[in-house]
Amino acid sequence: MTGTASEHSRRAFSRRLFAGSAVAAVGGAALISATQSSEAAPTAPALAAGVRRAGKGGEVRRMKIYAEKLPDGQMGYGLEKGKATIPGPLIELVEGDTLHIEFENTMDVAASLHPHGVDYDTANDGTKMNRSHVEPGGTRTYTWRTHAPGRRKDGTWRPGSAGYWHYHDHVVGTDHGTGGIRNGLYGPMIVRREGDILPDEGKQFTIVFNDMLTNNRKKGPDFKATVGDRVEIIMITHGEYYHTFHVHGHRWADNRTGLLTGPDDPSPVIDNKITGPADSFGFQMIAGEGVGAGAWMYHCHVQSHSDMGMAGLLLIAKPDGTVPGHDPHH
Ligand SMILES: [Cu+2]
Repeated sequence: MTGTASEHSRRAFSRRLFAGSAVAAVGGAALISATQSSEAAPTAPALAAGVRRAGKGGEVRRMKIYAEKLPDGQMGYGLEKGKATIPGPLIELVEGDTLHIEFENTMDVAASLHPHGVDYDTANDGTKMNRSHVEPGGTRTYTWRTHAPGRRKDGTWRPGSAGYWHYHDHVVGTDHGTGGIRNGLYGPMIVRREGDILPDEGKQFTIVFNDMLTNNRKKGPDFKATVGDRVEIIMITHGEYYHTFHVHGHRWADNRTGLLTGPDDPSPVIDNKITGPADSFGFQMIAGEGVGAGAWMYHCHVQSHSDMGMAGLLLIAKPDGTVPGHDPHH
């Protein structure tokens, strides 16, 4: 398992919409990898209630992403050369935005970027089937588009692009990118709807269950927050197996945002969710709400998986910075 949450490396990269992941991949095959964002989510005027909301979409955005081999044989995406992480950088958009993403493949094998959830044509698919991959040393600009929901001419409702999505390689190893995914070429992507509530700055945690089952029993990464923080979890699964994602002491609504819209919102409220390869979901929660500070576990609830190390901690501190009952050396 790889990935260590950290809060270093604030990136000025498109401060409004791209939250750079801040984590260095470490040795060993990944059972869980994760990143903690270090940069602000989209900024928007605060409402009277104090929450920030996503602004209007429709902007054209540009970013550059690199694929590179890591010293331990894994592979990662990064916003700068030499700074690849597993998972890769968090990409954030608002419905209506268009993203031109320049992809440079610094590796000695062909690779690509293939997105889930957004709109793209076959030239931007990121597969060898339609020659939209990138040879070693090559560069290609992919264009991903998003749209707001609306009424079709036939009267039916067309869903928007908003959701907790992800991107990954579709070329390394096999035509399905099996080698790329095994080695770490994947990352999170959030598409917001205008008006969506935004999490607190630096409190977006991406957790990836990726089941390269090895004897390397490392524990999952820990994340840090303070009681009352609006934390956002982006949860992605890759690999061969299903998992169940569970957080101690906190619950969320099983819908697009993880939030209830009011007292009559029928979305089920859960604290455990089954998830399979290439699934993604996300939610927000108020750290320690009703339960207080502490070392709260998150883990796969398939028992053999959690026993193998598919588990980590949400270290929720009191305002004075202490985490009651937590022994960091345990
Ligand atoms: Cu599992």
